[in-house]
Amino acid sequence: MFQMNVELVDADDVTPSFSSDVIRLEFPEDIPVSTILYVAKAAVGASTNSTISYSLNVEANNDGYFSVDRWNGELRLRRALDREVTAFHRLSVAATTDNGHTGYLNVLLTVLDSNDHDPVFSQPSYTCHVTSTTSGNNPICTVTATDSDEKENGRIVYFILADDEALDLFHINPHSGAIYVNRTAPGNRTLTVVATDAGTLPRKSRALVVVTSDVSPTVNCAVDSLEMKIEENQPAYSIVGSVHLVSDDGTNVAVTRYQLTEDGGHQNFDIDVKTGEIMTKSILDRELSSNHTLSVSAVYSLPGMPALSQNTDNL
Ligand SMILES: [Ca+2]
Ligand SMILES: [Ca+2]
Ligand SMILES: [Ca+2]
Repeated sequence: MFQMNVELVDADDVTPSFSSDVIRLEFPEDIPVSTILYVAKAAVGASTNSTISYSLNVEANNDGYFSVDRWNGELRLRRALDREVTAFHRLSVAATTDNGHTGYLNVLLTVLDSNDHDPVFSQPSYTCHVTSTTSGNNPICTVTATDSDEKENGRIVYFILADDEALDLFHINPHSGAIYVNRTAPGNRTLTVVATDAGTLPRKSRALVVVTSDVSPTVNCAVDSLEMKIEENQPAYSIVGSVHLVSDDGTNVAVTRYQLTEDGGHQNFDIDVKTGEIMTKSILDRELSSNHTLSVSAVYSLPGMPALSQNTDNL
């Protein structure tokens, strides 16, 4: 009599299985290449004495981003992630026994954003024009920047560079990039506008805004005439007073030279060409003359304008 023992093996015992069919991973896009993302571990039934090897399912769309170690199942990053290119990866790790039985693990990888993009202006420089009818309610122009990052890393805030001398003449809507005049500005000016994102470590870009204006500058003395008094018999080079120029729009007027154009013919006075301080050149004698009429001229320049000249004072 012939006896045959048949061992029935459950298919579940010979097919490698993972503790879960699906694993969900999240990693920032800036993790280094070679980072181990996960260790896949499959098992077969205790009655099966078979070695398991791991591989990436070639049908999975992984574009060379990942590799899996054949023997220990380490899933490793092979190419830098880029959320702006691919924000989500789906791949599949296969575990195969010597006998050719295969089980699968689906890996779903979400790429988290890092602030790796600067804001980019739509153009490197903008030109805006101001006329005498430009009001503060309508923007003279609008700058636009975009940022490829997500959420706060891509949220843009605009401002005019704080050290810009034209800062008090213009303002910008921090959210829309619309630029407004605070008051009519004569002359051509160049503003530097900055776009910054709202990331924890913000990234910034700059653009130039050239503002042209057909508004003629008007510059006046602080007063058209000044009355200054000095007691007689003061020593020569006593300060009588000083003159200075201001622009109608409050802009600093850079005076390069003050000059006395008339001092009554007596040549009793002098002026500091830089500060505008008027002083006596000799001791004044009230009995000789109790009034002196002086005229002052100034050579000055406004930002963006050529040097100009204006008579300023009658004293
Ligand atoms: Ca990126
Ligand atoms: Ca950004
Ligand atoms: Ca990013």
